Amino acid sequence: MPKLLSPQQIEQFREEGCVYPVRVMSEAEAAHYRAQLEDFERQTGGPLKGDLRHKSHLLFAWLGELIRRREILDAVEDLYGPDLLCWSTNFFIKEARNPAFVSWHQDSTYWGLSKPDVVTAWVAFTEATEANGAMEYIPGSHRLDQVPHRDTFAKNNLLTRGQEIAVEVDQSQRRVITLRPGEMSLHHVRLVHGSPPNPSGDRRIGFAVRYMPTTVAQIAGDDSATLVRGVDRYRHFELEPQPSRDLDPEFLALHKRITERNAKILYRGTGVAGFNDPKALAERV
Ligand SMILES: O=C(O)CCC(=O)C(=O)O
Repeated sequence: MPKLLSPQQIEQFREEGCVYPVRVMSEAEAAHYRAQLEDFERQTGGPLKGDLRHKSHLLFAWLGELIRRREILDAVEDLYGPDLLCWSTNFFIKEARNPAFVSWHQDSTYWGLSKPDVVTAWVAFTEATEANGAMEYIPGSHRLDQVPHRDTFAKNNLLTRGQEIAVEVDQSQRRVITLRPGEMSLHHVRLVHGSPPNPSGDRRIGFAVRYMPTTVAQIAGDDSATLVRGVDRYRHFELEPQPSRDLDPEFLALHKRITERNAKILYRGTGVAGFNDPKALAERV
């Protein structure tokens, strides 16, 4: 018996590489998550930037809790079994009337993971619609093997290397992932997806959580992950602790060490040093 997804939703993930909408919290709870992010942004004088957008579950106790939410983990368990790691998290924030976009890509391209048993839970803190730059995908494209990408480091591209797929995408097949606040989509690591800019009058905020079974390893260097459910019999990753308060100095130091090391994997071969390197992030919001 699946724990949260219906058999039809599991089938949809297998067939299309994506399933949505899946409600994982109330709209009020999603608004509370947004408020916690925006309280921090008010205190620091602007939108969350650079490496603070990555592995943020090590910096903020409320995100450490979010990645362990029962509803999310039950759905991920329905796809990948009971022993689960959270490999990474990324904020995808598109400001109101802003040209930031995400090019068509497969997540697996630069992650260095040993097999494509990885799923992203994209949790909507605001609504995501065609009007504010929601994610789009090509159904069934997760069945493709890894396809070639080119790095563009394009102005306004929210991806680390501005990577884009180097083969033709049949736009006529595209589907838009429409979500209400507090819903999530689940997409496969090989799914071809992207998203256009947000021309609307409000921000579009998504928190992407990358989950995988403990059998997956990192093959491009040393790496860490958080055990969020079950047992890790493989120990392919250094296991990360859970923060009990926001911006704990010990966790800030840990986050710095881990994101710097992680950037070496994600930017390998480019000459870019990390998430805060101006060459990579000059135009990143
Ligand atoms: O938030 C977006 O528009 C794109 C997110 C994305 O590419 C991802 O979560 O892998």
